[in-house]
Amino acid sequence: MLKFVRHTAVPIIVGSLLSCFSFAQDAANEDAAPKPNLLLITVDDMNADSVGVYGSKLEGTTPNMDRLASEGLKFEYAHVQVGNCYPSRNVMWSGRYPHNTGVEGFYPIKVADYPTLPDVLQSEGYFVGIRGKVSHSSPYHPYHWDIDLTQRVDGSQEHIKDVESYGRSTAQGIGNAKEAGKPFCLNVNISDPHKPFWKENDPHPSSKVFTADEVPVPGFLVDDPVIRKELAQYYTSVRRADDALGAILDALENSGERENTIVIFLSDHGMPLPFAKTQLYHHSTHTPLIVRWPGVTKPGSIDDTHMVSAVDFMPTICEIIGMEEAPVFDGRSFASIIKGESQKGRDAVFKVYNENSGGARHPMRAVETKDYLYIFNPWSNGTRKVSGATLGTAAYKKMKELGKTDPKMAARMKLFDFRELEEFYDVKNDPDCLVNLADSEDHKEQLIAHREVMTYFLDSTEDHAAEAFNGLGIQKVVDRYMEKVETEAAERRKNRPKKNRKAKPAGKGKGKNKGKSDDAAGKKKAA
Ligand SMILES: [Ca+2]
Repeated sequence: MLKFVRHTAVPIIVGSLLSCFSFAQDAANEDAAPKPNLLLITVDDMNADSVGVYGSKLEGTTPNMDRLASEGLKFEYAHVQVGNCYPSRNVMWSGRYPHNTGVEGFYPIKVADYPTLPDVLQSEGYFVGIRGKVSHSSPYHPYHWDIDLTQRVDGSQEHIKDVESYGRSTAQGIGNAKEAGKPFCLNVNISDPHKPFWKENDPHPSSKVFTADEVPVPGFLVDDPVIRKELAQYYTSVRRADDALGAILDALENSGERENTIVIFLSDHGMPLPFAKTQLYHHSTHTPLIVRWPGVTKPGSIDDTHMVSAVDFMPTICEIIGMEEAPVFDGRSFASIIKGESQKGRDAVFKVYNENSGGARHPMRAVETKDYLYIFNPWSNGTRKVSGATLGTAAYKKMKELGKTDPKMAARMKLFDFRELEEFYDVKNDPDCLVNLADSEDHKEQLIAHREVMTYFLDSTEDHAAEAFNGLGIQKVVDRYMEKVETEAAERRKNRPKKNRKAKPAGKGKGKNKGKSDDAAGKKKAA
């Protein structure tokens, strides 16, 4: 029997900056209607601004994502909570912040006393399947999904970079649900553009190959031939992710279930390059969220009013399937926004990061509003150095090398490696987060307002990082917090299965996991 633990849902008022969050939920009233199917599609490690309709500066990156947006509703201000995979996906499918799932890094927990996507949907009569990222999408593994579609009918495994396989998995899952006489909820997780990127003579082609000289260079990186080459591989992988989305949507179309299926599409976090993945910057969490609900969402509509985030998915799903007594989540349903209504209190999202796949703790907390981003880095003490999946990239190495002779780049990389206790960015004008305004006299009022929102989120969601934040300005309090969470992380690393314990923090390896996804690593963990 599941225990539904109550957590406080979000809200606050901070002067004139943020309007009042409303707890009001729209009453679900779909009793008589047949249950809609759900097709929840993610891509892995993709920036929102790599997508055509999200302002990509490169033509032709995402024709299928663009088409989906033209048929549905595009959220302009959507974020995931976490800048890396395993904890980010656990937020999506539990409706809880990492400190309330227990899954703060790349490790399973033994017991989850809260419901997740399969629990909730199965209890409502759904057939629930998953393809890819299986071990990353639930509190422990194996979890009771009705089917793991990564495995073909003959027992062999689909390749994570095989575009057509995503269509096959989708068709198989829909077929399985029909055989079971149930509506389906399929979570199909495309591996691209997660590393390894597409490469020349790749056995898994992309329908369009981008060249180094044509790709745009994100403002948080630097224009350099080596970095352009890596970006060309990234963008070609984005296109291959888009190909896979096309295969999935074709499979849905061919199944005859399109009209009764709600499609939700997003990326699990930003691109696997410095200042994006494993961070809480704007591009680390800004996600291209598209919802297509035939007969409900207006084709080609855009929501540029409300801020929504991954923690809101589960309550939203519960409402749109007409669940009468939904569990209590940390997040809050935005079903009424999908239906074209407006909601109050959608002015801020709370973002959380704790550790990388190697178990190195670098806790960060952030509050992002439409105008500003406030980041609190309790790990930053001037000597503790960052870890993360992007340290092995050509971009990181090149920027470090350039820093040897370029003082501006040296300062930029010093920030990356060591950070500051507080960062504050004008994301409206500086979405690449290049100018830290934490010490700006002109932004003091806004900074204080965002600190207050941070206090609210930390307290109301019972975040252990509140202890450190309350000690802001008292280094020994922050140090005590860091010592505690680092000790816990070290203990977990010690107790990992032997194979895993050897794994270096991501980005430090020399191609050891080449060709394998996060999920492949996760499977080894569970084995
Ligand atoms: Ca990911």
